[in-house]
Amino acid sequence: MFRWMVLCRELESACARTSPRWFPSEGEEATIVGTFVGLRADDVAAPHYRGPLVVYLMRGAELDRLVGQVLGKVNGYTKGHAVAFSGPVRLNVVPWVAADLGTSLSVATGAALSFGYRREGGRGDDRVVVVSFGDGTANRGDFHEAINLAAVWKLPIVFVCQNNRYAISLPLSSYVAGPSIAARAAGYGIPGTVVDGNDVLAVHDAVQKAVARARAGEGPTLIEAQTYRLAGHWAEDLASYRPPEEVEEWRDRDPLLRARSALRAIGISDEALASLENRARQEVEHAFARVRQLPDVGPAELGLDEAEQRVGEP
Ligand SMILES: Cc1ncc(C[n+]2csc(CCOP(=O)(O)OP(=O)(O)O)c2C)c(N)n1
Ligand SMILES: [Mg+2]
Repeated sequence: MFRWMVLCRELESACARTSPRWFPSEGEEATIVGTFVGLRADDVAAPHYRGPLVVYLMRGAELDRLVGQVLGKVNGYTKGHAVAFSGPVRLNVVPWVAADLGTSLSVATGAALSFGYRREGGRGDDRVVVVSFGDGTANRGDFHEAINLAAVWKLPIVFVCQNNRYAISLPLSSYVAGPSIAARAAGYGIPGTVVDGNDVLAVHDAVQKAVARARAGEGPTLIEAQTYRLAGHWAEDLASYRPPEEVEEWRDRDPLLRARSALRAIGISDEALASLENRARQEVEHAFARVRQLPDVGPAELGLDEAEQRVGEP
């Protein structure tokens, strides 16, 4: 899990340096990795747009092809047809095809509905879906519709709110009045839990318990992983709307620092940790260097040639 978290930090930092519109996931790695590590290959993962590349990697995607998407190269899985943080559907990851927040909650719930039908139809299907979404997204109607139906129909799905305390420039208190987002679970008649989203083991434990419950046919769970967006909304956002002390406070709780000290406490040496971190950095640097040499996506990959022929037609 530490390796995935480090890889997530390195890869996402490289993406943020490359694209001013990248959504940086710095500080949210424990929530991202803890939520999606350990699922079965045939389970469905529907990650939030902040940090999905590592989820693709965990499920077997090739680093160079993901980097190719970010750089707009021909080797990318999406070949310029979709946003860079999508990937191959065959890995059972719900791709980001809409910029409309909340739609992935409905698509993920639809996947869980299909697993439910198969189970009832005697096909012994015990697959589950895990979907993560932002705290701002939790205020969309899609959230209510998806969770309500999942609860009524006891669908095999786990809802994980990746609560980073901001929706672009708005702080959490300006759009959530209740004690927590997880507290809403009571209204749907399902279990709701708040976990420390910067503690990878706590997140993983909570999600795995909910996955076991969903797999046993007992229905959905709402988990709120409380974390913090250390960078801006986009890479180019300086986030000057929030107090520097607040950011500093959360920097001290950086999930990577915490995972490192947990590993040190069980006897892993600083050298071993540093070498793992160096390897991850090099892996990402080398991938970017290799992929930069490849041709850019052009009209042929985008399927524009035919359309161009038609433009001049009377
Ligand atoms: C339906 C809809 N409303 C607004 C937006 C614009 N928008 C894009 S990202 C974002 C913030 C979402 O915040 P949150 O769900 O907390 O995710 P985070 O960016 O914090 O990870 C907003 C409002 C959108 N894409 N879709
Ligand atoms: Mg947020």
